[in-house]
Amino acid sequence: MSDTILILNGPNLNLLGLREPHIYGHETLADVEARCRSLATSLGLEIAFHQSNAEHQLIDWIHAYRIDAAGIVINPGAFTHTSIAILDALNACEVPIVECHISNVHRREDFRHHSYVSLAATAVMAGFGIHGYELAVRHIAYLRGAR
Ligand code: CA2
Repeated sequence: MSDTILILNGPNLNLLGLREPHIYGHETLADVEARCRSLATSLGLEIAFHQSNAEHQLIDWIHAYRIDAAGIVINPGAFTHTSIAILDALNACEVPIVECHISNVHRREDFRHHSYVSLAATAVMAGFGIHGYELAVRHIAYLRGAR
């Protein structure tokens, strides 16, 4: 079983900490990566951390890790609400998938209430801020112990 957790971030999340701090906070995606890497190391795991604004790139990363990973943490950004292609890629995975949203999407616009990705997710998180990523890493470590 692989020791690596794939952590994926979708469109516009490269702007984390730089714009809209009232919704997404002040920490950057580099801060999120550092937090997750430090936590994973303490749990005896590794992370592969990526962001892309391109749907096909996210799908290619999912394919690369769909069998050989401890799990996948994905914040698909706005693709959450639109992408059947990402759903199909996740449905082809044999590892646990945690869908992670920084904001509480259910308190926001109606179009953010539906997630295609949730149909493939093992677990779904929303509204924990960037702390949600660390909780997701911990959950995958927990599931790994049970596998
Ligand atoms: O709450 C989340 O994590 C979201 O996945 C973020 C997406 C949004 O479309 C989803 O509905 C909920 C947007 C990511 C954009 O990230 C930005 C961060 C800072 C500044 C601008 C955009």
